[in-house]
Amino acid sequence: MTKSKFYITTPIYYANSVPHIGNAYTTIVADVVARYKRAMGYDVMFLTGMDEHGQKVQSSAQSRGIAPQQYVDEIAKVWARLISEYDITSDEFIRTSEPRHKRGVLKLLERMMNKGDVYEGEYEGWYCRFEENFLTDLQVVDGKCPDCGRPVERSSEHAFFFAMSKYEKPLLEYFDAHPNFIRPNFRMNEARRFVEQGLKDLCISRPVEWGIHIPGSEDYTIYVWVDALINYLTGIGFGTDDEKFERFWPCDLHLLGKDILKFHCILWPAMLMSADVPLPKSLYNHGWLRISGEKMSKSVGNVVDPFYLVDNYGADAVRYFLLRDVKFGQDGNFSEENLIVRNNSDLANDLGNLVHRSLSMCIKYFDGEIPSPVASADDSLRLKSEETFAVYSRCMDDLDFRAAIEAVWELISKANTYIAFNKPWELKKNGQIEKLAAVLYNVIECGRIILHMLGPVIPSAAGKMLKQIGVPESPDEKLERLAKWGGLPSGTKIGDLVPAFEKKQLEVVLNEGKDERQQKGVKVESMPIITIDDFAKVQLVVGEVRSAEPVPGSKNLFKVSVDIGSELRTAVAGIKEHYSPEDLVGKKIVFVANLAPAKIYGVLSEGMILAAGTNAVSLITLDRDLPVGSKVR
Ligand code: ME8
Repeated sequence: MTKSKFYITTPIYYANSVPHIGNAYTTIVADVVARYKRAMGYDVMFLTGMDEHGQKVQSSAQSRGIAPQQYVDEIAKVWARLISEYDITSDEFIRTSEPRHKRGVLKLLERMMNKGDVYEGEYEGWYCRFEENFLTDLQVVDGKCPDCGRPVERSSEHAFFFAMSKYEKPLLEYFDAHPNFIRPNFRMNEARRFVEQGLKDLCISRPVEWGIHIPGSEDYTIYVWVDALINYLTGIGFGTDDEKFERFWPCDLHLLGKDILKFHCILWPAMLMSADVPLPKSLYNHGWLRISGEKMSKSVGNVVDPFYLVDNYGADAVRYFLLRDVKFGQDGNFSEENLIVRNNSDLANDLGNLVHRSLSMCIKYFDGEIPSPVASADDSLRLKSEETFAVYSRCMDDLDFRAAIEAVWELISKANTYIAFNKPWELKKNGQIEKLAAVLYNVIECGRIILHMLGPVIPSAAGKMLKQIGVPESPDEKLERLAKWGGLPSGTKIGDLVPAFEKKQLEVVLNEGKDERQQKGVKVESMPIITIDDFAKVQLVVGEVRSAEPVPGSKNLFKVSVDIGSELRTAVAGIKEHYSPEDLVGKKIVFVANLAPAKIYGVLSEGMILAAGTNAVSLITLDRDLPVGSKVR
């Protein structure tokens, strides 16, 4: 019998910087679903990739003096490392600079053109070169782009448009007829409201060099979003491998963050309708990982490095924490402390101890062979396992990972209580060997089922512990069968016992000289270690404040203009509650001159002013007068 197919995707991530834990989050969730579906017997296609075209990538490459292709090739290596270190089992990795992608994009565009949905016209308005966005008078703020703060240009361009307005009604009808098309439910309402306000035709060409050229046009490339969305087709062979494409399309589940809902839930289905390609079955818009309540993002500068986490805690602990602590669909807070608590209490204590204790007793009392449960009249663990699997699979199908894991943890807790209640050591002492055999069999069998259910979430540890129980790898067995009670044969020889989890503390071993701080029990803040070479990369210079004004909409931010000798820089500084503009103007401060620019509250910050303290704040100033631009070492 041929397997049913299941096709799942993540967004393709921008190639203009390296991944952060937010991007890793969507990819980890997709991997958990892909592993679960494979375990349930599906033929899974899991696609992820990189969005490599556009002005931002072109500019980043230019500023490094390399070609865009070389630039994206380097970033692609970092993504490959992320995939490997987090045990991501993606089947395809699509990059929009690949020829196979270009072929598919042109094929889809041709279909849209043949439908009469792409037309040429004149665009008249404002254009932000950096964001590649056309803007209306209302959007432009003081002649600047509201997103990046850079000056906009008046543009009167020959351009190509997609007749998106034509799809307003068909989209609303489709939403009504397919209530699960956009999930969670409240996101469907958001998309519907947006369409109901009226759709405008979309300009789909840009005067940018690094991209896919519009056929017959030397000067224009296809708007990056139109280019990028088509990855979901080209990644499975649209335009290059019909058989594969026919096998997997339509997509069963597009996973994405809520930030890109409009592109995916409106533009994408409209493009597909235009090209007469069936629509995906479901799009799930998840929430944001936040840090202290703020969205984690590159522009806020509070991103968490996924490589730091995996190096310190291992892939399983991070995967477990993200799936267990964040209710999928909603925003969730990221905290390293909570990650450690989950690792220590859930994984090392509850799960690790259950498996380790039961197997140690099996070695001690039965020579390391799974005993025979002849005397088992007690089927409480069997019943609870069956009930748990039903809840677990229902929640996994609903993408409610937290509830699925909680159900498994109830079973773990029940198994731990079962050991405490039945006291195997006393059964041994009293010579009740048959009962001892039954109790141990029940606990180990229950552990085996637990580990099969946790396989998609903590694949490496679950695999290691199943091996200890003596379970042979059986990828062709369906999870439903593996989770059936009684699957563990008596007489199975258990493997070597090695703890699968390590307890962690929120402290880092700094270096040999500093170890004594920890030996004294001093808790030190968790921080990545840098070398003197790392530090030398930071260019600190003396700057003089020329002006300071509040950033509209923010409580504590000033937009500060700083003279650093060679030029005037703008920096956004969180010091408004501590200084007045008069205090600041004329002050000589220490300035980080080579920080990547970041947009904060719509203002482009091009460096950082150094200050100490959190409640009481003091700027770092000079105790001798030095010229602006002097190096700080
Ligand atoms: O938008 N919390 O790429 P991108 C949770 N190239 N998820 C987060 C997150 C956070 N704080 N930050 C990012 C793009 N993400 C386009 C997509 S698809 C055709 C083109 C995740 O690199 C989330 O999935 O900005 C979000 O939608 C995605 O990364 C944005 O990645």
